[in-house]
Amino acid sequence: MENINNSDTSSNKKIILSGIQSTGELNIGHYFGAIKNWVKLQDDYINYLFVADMHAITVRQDPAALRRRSLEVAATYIACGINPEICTLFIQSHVPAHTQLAWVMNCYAMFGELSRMTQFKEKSEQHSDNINAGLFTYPALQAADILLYNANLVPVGLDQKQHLELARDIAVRFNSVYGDVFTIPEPYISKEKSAKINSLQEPIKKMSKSDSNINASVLLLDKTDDIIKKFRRAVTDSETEVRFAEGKDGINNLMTIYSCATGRAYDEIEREFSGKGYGDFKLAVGEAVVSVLEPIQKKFNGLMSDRAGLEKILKDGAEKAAHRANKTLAKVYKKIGFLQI
Ligand code: ATP
Ligand code: LTN
Repeated sequence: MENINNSDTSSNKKIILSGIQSTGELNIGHYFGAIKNWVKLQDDYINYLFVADMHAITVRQDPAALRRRSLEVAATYIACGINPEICTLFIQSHVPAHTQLAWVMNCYAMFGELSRMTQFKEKSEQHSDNINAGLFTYPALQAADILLYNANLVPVGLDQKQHLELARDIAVRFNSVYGDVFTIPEPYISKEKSAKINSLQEPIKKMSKSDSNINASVLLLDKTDDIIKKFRRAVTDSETEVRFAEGKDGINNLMTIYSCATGRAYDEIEREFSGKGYGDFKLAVGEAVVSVLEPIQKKFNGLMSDRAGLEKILKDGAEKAAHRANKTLAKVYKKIGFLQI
């Protein structure tokens, strides 16, 4: 008999789920590290892609900015190539089952496990005036996001690996008590270099939305001149050779970005720039990134000028997602002993 946990009932395709927090403007790390993979995989899977606005409030957000960004992140998914006709696209807070299952997940995630999460440790340091309980239990909500849809595969960047392992551990723990309720999700972390794009200013640190240094990140919606300028200012080293090597973090990162934008391997890049200086290389990286981003920006602007169309996509998406999520939630509630009347 077909295991309904491993595919949607209407198809044999496996299920993908992923999301990005609406905490700021998306950068090339989000595109190369996450969204590009979603686009590549979308035809072969059933896809649930959402904007994690509930995760976003673990750090203080300006309400108007959060509202605007949630819509912009959704539009960015589509502008980057996500097809809303084949993917279920929604905003996390529009599907109440996420918080409902999150409470249950909180009761199956251990204090010690949550304490070991590096994201929690990092964010606690960055926001030492606001180490709230949501920041601590963030991975329990993330486990709910994933397990509600019986996701088989969760495509994320390398920094999310630990959260995915915790979601798997919770699912295994729950199943060992109540039977085969949850599908055990697998992370999909690209083996390509794109799994981690680093800051242009501190190239050992991940390029992140919440970095306050504007020169550290290249935003998907940055203007051409700004992109070229940011690459020109990128931190490198005192040598002159474009070569991927230990200790050359700035150049390694630029080579990674160039490789993501052009599809060229490191040795090809080394040959292409042999005898040329860092200045030429930085300009080429900037131009390659501009040519990837131009069509995305054009499409984004078109989508944002039809707000009603975008809202309709998200409304339909939330309905579809809720339908699927509520089925899992009902099963969980029954298993754990909540009274059904
Ligand atoms: P914040 O700064 O708000 O904590 P973030 O910029 O780190 O957020 P997330 O919302 O945590 O971004 O990440 C969304 C997705 O994009 C995740 O799958 C994450 O792994 C991936 N991602 C984020 N930044 C990068 C990066 N620099 N390189 C590769 N992948 C990334
Ligand atoms: N924590 C994730 C965003 C996120 C997510 C998810 C990713 C929230 N829920 C479920 C994959 C699956 C991040 O990228 N920071």
